[in-house]
Amino acid sequence: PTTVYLADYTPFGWRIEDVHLTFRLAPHATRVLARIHFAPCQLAPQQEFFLHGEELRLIGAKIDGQEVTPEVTDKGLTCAVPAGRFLWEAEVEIDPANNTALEGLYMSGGMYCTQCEAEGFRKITFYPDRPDVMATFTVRIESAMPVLLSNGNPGASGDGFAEWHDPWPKPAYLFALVAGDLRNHPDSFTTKSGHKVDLNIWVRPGDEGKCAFGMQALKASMTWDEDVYGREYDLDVFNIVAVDDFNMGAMENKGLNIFNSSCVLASPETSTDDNFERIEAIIAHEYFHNWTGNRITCRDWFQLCLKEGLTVYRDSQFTSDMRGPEVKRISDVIDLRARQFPEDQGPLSHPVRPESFQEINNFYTATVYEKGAEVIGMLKRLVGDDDYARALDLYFDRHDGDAATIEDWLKVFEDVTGRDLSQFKRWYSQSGTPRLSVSEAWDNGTFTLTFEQHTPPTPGQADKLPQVLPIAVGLLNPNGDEVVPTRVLEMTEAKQSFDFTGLSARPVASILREFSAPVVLERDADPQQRAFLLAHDTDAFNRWEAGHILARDCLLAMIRDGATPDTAWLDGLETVLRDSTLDPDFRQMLVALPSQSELAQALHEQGSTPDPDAIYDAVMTLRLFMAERWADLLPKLAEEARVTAPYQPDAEQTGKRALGNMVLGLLTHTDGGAAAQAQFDSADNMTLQLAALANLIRADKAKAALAAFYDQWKDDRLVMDKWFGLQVGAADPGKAVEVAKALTAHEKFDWTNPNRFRAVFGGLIGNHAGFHRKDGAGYALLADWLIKLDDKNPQTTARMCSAFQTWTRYDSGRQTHAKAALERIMAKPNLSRDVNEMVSRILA
Ligand code: DPP
Ligand code: ZN
Repeated sequence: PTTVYLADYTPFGWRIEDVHLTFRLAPHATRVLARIHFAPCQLAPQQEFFLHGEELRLIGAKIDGQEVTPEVTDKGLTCAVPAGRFLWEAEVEIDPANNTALEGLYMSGGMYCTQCEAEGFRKITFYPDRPDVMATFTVRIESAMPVLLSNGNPGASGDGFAEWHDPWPKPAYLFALVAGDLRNHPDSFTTKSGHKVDLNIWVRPGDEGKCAFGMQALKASMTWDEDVYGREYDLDVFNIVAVDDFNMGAMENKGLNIFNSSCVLASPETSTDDNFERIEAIIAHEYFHNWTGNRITCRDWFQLCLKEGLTVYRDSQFTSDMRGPEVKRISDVIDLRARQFPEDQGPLSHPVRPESFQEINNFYTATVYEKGAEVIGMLKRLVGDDDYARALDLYFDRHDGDAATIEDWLKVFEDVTGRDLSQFKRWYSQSGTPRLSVSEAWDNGTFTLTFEQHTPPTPGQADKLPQVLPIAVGLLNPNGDEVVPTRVLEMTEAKQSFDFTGLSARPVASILREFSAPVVLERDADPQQRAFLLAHDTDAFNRWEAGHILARDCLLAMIRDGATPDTAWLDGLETVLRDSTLDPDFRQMLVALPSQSELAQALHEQGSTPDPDAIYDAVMTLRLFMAERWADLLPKLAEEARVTAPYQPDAEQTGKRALGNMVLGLLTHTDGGAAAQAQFDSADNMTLQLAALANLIRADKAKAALAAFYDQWKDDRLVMDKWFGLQVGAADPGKAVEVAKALTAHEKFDWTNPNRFRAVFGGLIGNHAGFHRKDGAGYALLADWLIKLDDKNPQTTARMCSAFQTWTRYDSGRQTHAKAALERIMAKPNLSRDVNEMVSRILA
């Protein structure tokens, strides 16, 4: 496989003036006619051009009306071209019904749809399929399907055809087409400057009742982007389509967003509170891309974080505003540590802006997205809110219509602030998670914090330079009052000290407030100090963090030395839990213990080999201990968590239900599943029903409930994904592999549907001790199915290979099994480039 390098970037030799596409849709023989005007750029004149094209049958091609016979390979075509401006015309035939990779034009549930990011457009027609080639598109769709959609504004339509014109120049990856028997949920929005926009969510018949929430989220996003970033929508229509077979969450095609149906369809009966929150965030994310991604796009795929990091940052700001910043920040950090840290500290580690790839689809990662967003958060913290706003205004002014780079992005900040960001730029080029250690000194009224930073080696990067770290610090008096409010220390050296003077007593430091930099903080605080911060910190993140670390250390001691749970910590936690002035969601987050994979990672970092079974046992022991110790408290909390008002997926009710479900989880350790059964029987929304079912599974009392749930929901595809996933995810680790295996034989296990495949195998991977079973059965089962799926859908297969990225952490027996599974995948005939790259890196 060939490797593409950032350093090799060269511009395309032509400008495209306009693109006209005609689609004659047929399941196995769709004809695509392209008419494209090319004009040479000021580069040295070239005699031939190369257009990408894969899996296309070329029917004929013309240049300026004269037939030509290009040289065609499985990557594209090369053709002699005139020196000046010319018209390229080509007709190709494609087979959407057999397109199981779900890239390009394909069929899902009887409808036609597209996914072109990153390089799917080359499966639709011959084209310079690269983001720096931007053009206006006019599209004509000919089909008997009742609803025919493409990008931009609608043009003429009639019996069997529809035309669309997108006036905004765009790269091919933002092209989209949909044709199907669809129902819509219409609405409208008037922009600040008075432009009326028609909004539609298009769904399969039967799903009309699940659109209202997504529509509300869309309108909230449109308002928010006007209010906060001054960005208005720029077309007459905004269409969203829900598709059942989709590799990603959703796609920001200009004026025609296409969504995995799991990321847009919602109703209280079928969706959990988490689903609602995620849908709101993804609708916002894709909408926000209209400016950060579409109006300003990426010069090349190495710059992916330019649009993704910024858009994730923007959607997290939006969620903070909708649902409260404190809980959002804590859940973002939990997610970062669960997904990005293992990536950054393992064989798949890569910079936020990678410098090479074989398959770009493998770089839609937590590092590019979530670490990319953290980098923007740090930049904002360093320059301040006002300069951040000015820099963004300049970015939109200066680069509207551009295919831009990280250099362009940083330059607007430099121009606005006069800062030199060359050291800061290392966040984009150095991979790995920095480790930040801190020591304290107290001398006669002066408190000194001394920090040292160090980033361990990562693949291809042995030595690292110090990075710019914004470290938010506040100081508390011994009585718990804040004596120094949050101050951002700007660390630039490998080792650096900061003084706080004029203090009357030695303070307790709250360090890295709001998790102000994505680092591993190494701090030898004693448990009393952490308990003090848990009780008194004014920074919600650090308050949660103090409790989280106490829980982690308690569990690590139980795992390593068989210690009994530390009751001092539990008493501190109980005080917080009893404080009904605190947000219920915040309280339940404090009780949620570190995940088993986080404990495995912590053990690994401390130089021991994690034993998944011992980790599982310790967590279960501690949960039982908590349930028994809090036998009086739990019913009181359950009472506090009760929601009497009609269901709303808002922050207030969501927090209460989360607290209630946390209580249910603990109660199930002592009541044999009685409370879970009662909740299951009375639940009138999916949040309560699913949590009850999960606890019945854990209590091994779920037989009847699983059957009832199946009967109730067997015709709802998205709820059935939950039914599949939960049985594996919540299974006893000793049984998870067998449960997964049995489910793969179920009549509703459609393994070519990415959501269903991910339900079962994502459930298995998330069952830490179940997946990492000592005899290797978990690894073997996953490998069997990845090998099977690779021929159909390389992208989804490759993404799931990352389940193996931590394999060298475990004992030699498990390593042997994991390695055998990985080598078996590598040995598969015709292994895709996607999976080949992933497994090679994991094995390297
Ligand atoms: N659709 C994916 C996202 O929005 C890729 N652009 O992140
Ligand atoms: Zn995105």
